[in-house]
Amino acid sequence: MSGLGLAPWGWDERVAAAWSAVASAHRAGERIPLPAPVVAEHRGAWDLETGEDVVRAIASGAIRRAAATGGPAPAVGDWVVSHRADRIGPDMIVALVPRATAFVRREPGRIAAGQIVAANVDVVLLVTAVGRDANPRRLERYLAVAWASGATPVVVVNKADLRDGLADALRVTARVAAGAPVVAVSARTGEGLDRLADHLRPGATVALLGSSGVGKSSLVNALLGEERLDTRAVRVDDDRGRHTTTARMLVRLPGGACLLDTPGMRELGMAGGEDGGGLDAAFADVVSLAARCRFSDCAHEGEPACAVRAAIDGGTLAPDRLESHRQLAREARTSSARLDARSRAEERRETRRRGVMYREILRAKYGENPRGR
Ligand SMILES: Nc1nc2c(ncn2[C@@H]2O[C@H](COP(=O)(O)OP(=O)(O)OP(=O)(O)O)[C@@H](O)[C@H]2O)c(=O)[nH]1
Ligand SMILES: [Mg+2]
Ligand SMILES: [Zn+2]
Repeated sequence: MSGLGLAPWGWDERVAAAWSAVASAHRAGERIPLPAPVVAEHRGAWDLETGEDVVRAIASGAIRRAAATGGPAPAVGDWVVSHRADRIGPDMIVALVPRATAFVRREPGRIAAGQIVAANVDVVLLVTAVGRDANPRRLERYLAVAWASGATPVVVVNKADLRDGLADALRVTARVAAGAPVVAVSARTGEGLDRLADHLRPGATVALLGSSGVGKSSLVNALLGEERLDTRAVRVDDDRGRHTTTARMLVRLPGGACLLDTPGMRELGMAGGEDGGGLDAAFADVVSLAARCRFSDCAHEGEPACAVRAAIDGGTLAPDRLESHRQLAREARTSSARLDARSRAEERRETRRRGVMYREILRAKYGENPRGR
């Protein structure tokens, strides 16, 4: 086993131990299992960093079969057990190391379990921009999904050089950030980038997420100090459907973090789940007010001694923020219910599969009609 040269990608004792536990089952024949992070995702293939170079790998049949039935497929940021290309076969991913965090994208209203945008992300930079993107409702949604992923969100307001809208954007953003730091930067002029440094510690994986055109790739280039990624102006009359970045990609800052650039996302569904899909963290202000209502099940609709209503009347809580919390919570509940239904259906399939297997075993042992009928 060697993690040599992989420390800048976040290889440490914890990852090494998790990797070894998985790799020990994959010492088949003469092919040596090697650790590698997934640094880019293509259709049916993944780029792996070997510590010396980048190789294009495919996934083993076992991984492909598992992924086809809802199991995990490799994602950027994953640590994998790989076999190097040799006369037996091409570079291949043979196993995935369990993830510490996962940023999952669900499409609102869809039953699917969701698509892993990135694995093992330590920090999520939620990028917005001065001007048309300063939408508090979208940011609330992104924040909830970020908190639910296990990563730490940081709100980045880019294009701070556009002075006219800056104060507005910061005011709107600060109101919904609820505990996440807000950093104003300009990829164009470089201002504020030094304040991001705190969040870019060496070995950390930092994902940039946000709508198309807010300047995610521009920020990566600015932090790299070179124009490595494609960036493009957004059409003024129609900023939909023009995604300059089309694939997720991990790039390493010299002596710093690994940055994960992603294509702009239009829709992001809520996760649901135990912690309300990250809502408790994203709406920490509402949650802590609600804790001070007289009734623990207060609906904040005119009950006596309602701290939430008092805050709205006093002007310290925006009414649309309470409404937004309610709506996202409803969405998270629906999503949980759907996922529950899905896992129940999977359970039934699994039971049937085991039944068939059991009957086959009996038949092999006792011949046809095992129960003598
Ligand atoms: N004024 C100003 N423009 C910027 C800044 N950063 C990026 N831009 C411009 O915004 C446009 C979009 O930038 P990109 O970096 O391609 O945006 P993106 O978020 O990567 O977009 P997708 O890849 O489509 O998701 C480009 O024309 C950039 O030049 C900034 O700080 N200030
Ligand atoms: Mg881009
Ligand atoms: Zn209340």
